[in-house]
Amino acid sequence: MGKRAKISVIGAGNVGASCAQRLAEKGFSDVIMLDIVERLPQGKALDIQESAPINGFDSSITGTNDYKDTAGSDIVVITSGAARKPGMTRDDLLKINMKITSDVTENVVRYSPDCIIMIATNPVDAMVYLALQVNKFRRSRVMGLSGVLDGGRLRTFIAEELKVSAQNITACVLGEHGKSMVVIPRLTMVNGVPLTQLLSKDKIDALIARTVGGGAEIVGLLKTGSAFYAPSAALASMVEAVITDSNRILGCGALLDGEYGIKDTVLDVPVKLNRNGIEQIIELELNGDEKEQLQESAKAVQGLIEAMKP
Ligand code: 2OP
Repeated sequence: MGKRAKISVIGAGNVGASCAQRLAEKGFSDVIMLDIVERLPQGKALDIQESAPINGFDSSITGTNDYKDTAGSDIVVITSGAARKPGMTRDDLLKINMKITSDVTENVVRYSPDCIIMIATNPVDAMVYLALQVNKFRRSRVMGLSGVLDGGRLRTFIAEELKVSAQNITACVLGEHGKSMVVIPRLTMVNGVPLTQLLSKDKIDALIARTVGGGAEIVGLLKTGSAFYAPSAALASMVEAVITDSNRILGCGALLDGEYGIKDTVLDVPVKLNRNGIEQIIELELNGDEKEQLQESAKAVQGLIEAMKP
């Protein structure tokens, strides 16, 4: 009998704990949830574990404060760090979260040198870049949460507008997980029909604006933190795509090395995911205006990467 995959989730805050819960419920892995706060991950893990007989899953979930317990993880999901408060941009978190991300990455790699890392900590594109610098992993093994989440938001808004199931919608969102995010309406499809044939330009622009501000909209409502149900769902689907060796194509933050004419920058692009992590970066054919928008987005992320230099 094979054994279940081992997934570690670093951070037992809202994103981490929801992600751990979703992963445990999916049933294909055992889950370790680590936090520096004592007793918090143990308490949340025990609570989730006690839902197993009720919800019918066999995964074990363990809370810990010790990185030793994460040893030999197949995937490590990093959610640690400060979240936005109302009025803050993701970029305001750069200085606080870069130290946390680099410390966490070092600890993770010490115990799981062969893992695949998925990062949710913001500003996420810069944090993926930083983690790659710290761990010297191949770029296929470190990715950021972005396209699945932003695409999920856009799909929700389109579904509401057109009164169709969101499941019939595929969204094309590229670039930074931030203000310079690039939505491509002509490659966003409702059952194979481009969005541009279904809605006016004004309507589409309004849906794009809401998507770009989607994270801030939730921060504004919650007041005390940022989104976590949709972010954790996106992370869990990325984990599932890798662990099940699915070859699913999902939008993730990836280090580009010439794709889309961009180098040495992390941006959200469609990637093929399997047990190797990012098996392939999918290069879409963009028109001149779209390419220009993506270049602008690359510049925004490069600005953050510059700002991290000592
Ligand atoms: C979001 O977009 C937290 O960046 C995350 O909600």
